[in-house]
Amino acid sequence: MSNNSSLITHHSSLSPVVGIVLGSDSDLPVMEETVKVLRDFGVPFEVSVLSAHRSPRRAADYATTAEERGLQVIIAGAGMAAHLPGVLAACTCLPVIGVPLQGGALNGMDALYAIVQMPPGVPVATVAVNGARNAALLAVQMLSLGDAGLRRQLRAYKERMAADVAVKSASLQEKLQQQQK
Ligand code: AIR
Repeated sequence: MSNNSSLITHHSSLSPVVGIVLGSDSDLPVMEETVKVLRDFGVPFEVSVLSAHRSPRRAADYATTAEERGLQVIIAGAGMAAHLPGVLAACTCLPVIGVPLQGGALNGMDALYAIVQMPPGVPVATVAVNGARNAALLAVQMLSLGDAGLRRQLRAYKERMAADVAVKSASLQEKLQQQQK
């Protein structure tokens, strides 16, 4: 565990609008996918390690001051008894996206239930277990409501995905035809 709670502060000179929070630095390998997508879309972000259980006051302070610091969305990834996204959501009006992380004896089911089963009044938008990529895309979609450039990038992203599927389908047809010969 690193001493510094901030692994990557600002990825660009612009102030961060997405706060990525990890329950531990051991969550970074999965959550790096979130970092990658935000970088690809050119969305300024910050990354911090905060634990709802090991550093509860710092976690609450982070969320309480998030809006005044200019953040617009928080993405929180945690494993095991993953209370981090819920605790952050309790302390801010900003949208919080929770990423349940695989690991521990229950292999991510514990984190999934802890994050998705929020009580009425305090929503956390929960993505799939290890769904770090979708967390970033959902954050970009939220930000795109007020940003035509991001909406254009999202449309292009979807078109690329569709083109990839078409290429895969065509190459599958080719393989099957070769097998028949
Ligand atoms: N965690 C850390 N504080 C509270 C929780 N639930 C989670 C981390 C990580 C797991 O516990 O998000 O997924 C194991 O953390 P570590 O630091 O022991 O590797």
